[in-house]
Amino acid sequence: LGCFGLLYLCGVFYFLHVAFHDRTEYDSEFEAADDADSVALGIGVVPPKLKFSSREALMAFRYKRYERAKRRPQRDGPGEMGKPVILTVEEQREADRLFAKETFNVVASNKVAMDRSIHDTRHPECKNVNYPKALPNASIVVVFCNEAFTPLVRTAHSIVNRSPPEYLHEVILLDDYSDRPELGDNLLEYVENTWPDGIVKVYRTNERSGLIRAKLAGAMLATGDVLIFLDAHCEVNNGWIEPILYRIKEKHSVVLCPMIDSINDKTLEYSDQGGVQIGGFSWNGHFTWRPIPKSIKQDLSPTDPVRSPTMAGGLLAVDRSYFFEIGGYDPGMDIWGGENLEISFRTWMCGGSLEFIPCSRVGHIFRSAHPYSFPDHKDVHGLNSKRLAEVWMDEYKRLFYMHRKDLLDKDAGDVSDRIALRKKLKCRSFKWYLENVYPEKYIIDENVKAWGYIRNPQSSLCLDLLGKDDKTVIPVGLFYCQISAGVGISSNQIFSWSQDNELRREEVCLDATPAGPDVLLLPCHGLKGHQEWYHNMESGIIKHVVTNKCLDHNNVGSSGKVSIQECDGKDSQIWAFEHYIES
Ligand code: LR7
Ligand code: MN
Repeated sequence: LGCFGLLYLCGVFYFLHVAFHDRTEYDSEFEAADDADSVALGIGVVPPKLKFSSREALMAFRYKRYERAKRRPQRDGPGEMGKPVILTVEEQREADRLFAKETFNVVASNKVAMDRSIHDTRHPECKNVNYPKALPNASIVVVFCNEAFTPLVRTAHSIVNRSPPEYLHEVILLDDYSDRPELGDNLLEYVENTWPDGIVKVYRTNERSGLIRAKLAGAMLATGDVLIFLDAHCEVNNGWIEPILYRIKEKHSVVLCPMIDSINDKTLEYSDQGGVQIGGFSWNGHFTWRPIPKSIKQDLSPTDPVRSPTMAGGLLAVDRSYFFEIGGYDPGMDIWGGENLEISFRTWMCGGSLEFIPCSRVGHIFRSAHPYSFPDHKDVHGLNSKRLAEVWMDEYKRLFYMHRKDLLDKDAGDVSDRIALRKKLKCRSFKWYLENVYPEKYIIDENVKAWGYIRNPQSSLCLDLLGKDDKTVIPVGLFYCQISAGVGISSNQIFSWSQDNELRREEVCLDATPAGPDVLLLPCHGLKGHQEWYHNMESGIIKHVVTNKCLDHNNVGSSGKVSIQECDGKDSQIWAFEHYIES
């Protein structure tokens, strides 16, 4: 099945290549056969307006454009140098009106030049690195669905203007079946007039593919040495491409992420996000940002690639053949989500590595909603993540389901092709990944002294988040214990007693201060202090070490609050974990 799947992918790949090469004159739009497969493409290509007598003439044209953009005198229009855009009261009203649909400030974006300047956010040392002249070239793949026009074309402008032409093979704008009129002929016309040499190409899927299959389709259309994926609301910064291409030239089996700068969704201000962060994940299947572990940080220069267990997903570069070698993306994933952790786990487990490149800077508009539709009643991120867990997480998928009980009986489709891929590539285990790539990852039921719910026998109640999200500071409450084994337990009641004597969840710890009786969940700092607790398994008390007080509760009925009080051994100070682990 795996071989068949791969052969099939190769087939589609080959077909698209043939289709593409046959049309290098870009004579007209044409329809690719609808294979009723995962990446159905109706392809519209923008015909280049200009014909060049030779490749030299074409490159001369491109160089002239690049040099002109580089030497353009500083302007001072709205948003230049990445400054925030200031709107009039009228304009702001219009922006607010459109915000729900656009999910960012489109009025501000429309005022900013398509090829605006931004300040260089790189570390000064990045500017002194000398990269060899001979580097692979890249196809930039930008997929989009119902994105606003100006950020989309600004993405393309920034790429063309800030990438030396010998390295920029093409920019592929792949429209994932948008239904906005301004993205139709209008976009084709804009592209044709702005880049008459055909460096920017527009394609369109003939059905909504979702960003994962759309990226796969874009990758299959690309013909450059390296693939670089970007979201459709990015601006690449000075010198962004050389460090990426250089690293891939050095090491074939690497997936790279530029450092992501932020473009403010309300003001379009371009700014760096502070220090370098790398990727992690939470057991419920989400990507998280985290600081570089100290052990790695001390040996790093500001220009060195930084190994990262995971990536955010949107902005990445990979050798094109390597991308397909390790299985592209999972075409069974729909619309949005999950593919970022999937490619991260897969890359590491199948022999490659994932790195952030601090000298490569790309801005991205961070939005709190999406301008495109999602299928009704279908949790695409959840189902995609279930596919990921089933294929890549081995026995650790128990931790995924511990947080996503709801997905246990949901159908995420057939994953046998992906399992076959994993076999074929002889990938390592998820345990290997955790131990070698992400050793800091906290595993709530391994290497701990106790875990599960924390129950007070007197009231038969358990510590509980009471429905709150533990990403913010919250007090700890009490609720009926969710008695059941293994994955059945509600994640609202899962705690562990760590080797460092913390009462810990995935990232947050029970914290109390000498000042107050309140017990809060705060990010774990690993320094003991206010987060150190001692549990006497015989007597059942849980002592807060710094204050020498005991975990107590004042329950009334089914609910209540926990606090620290003078230890007196009364029933409200007796606790038992669901599971104790013998050491
Ligand atoms: O059905 C769709 N078809 C599409 O073509 C849905 C989306 N898309 C396009 C969309 O128009 C956009 O250009 O796909 C691109 C990404 O969608 P966004 O910008 O809505 O996603 P995001 O920025 O919220 O989400 C991040 O996580 C996603 C998980 O599937 C993808 O990996 C995104 O690429 C990724 N973006 C980043 O990593 C940018 C940095 C943000 C961070 C952290
Ligand atoms: Mn995005």
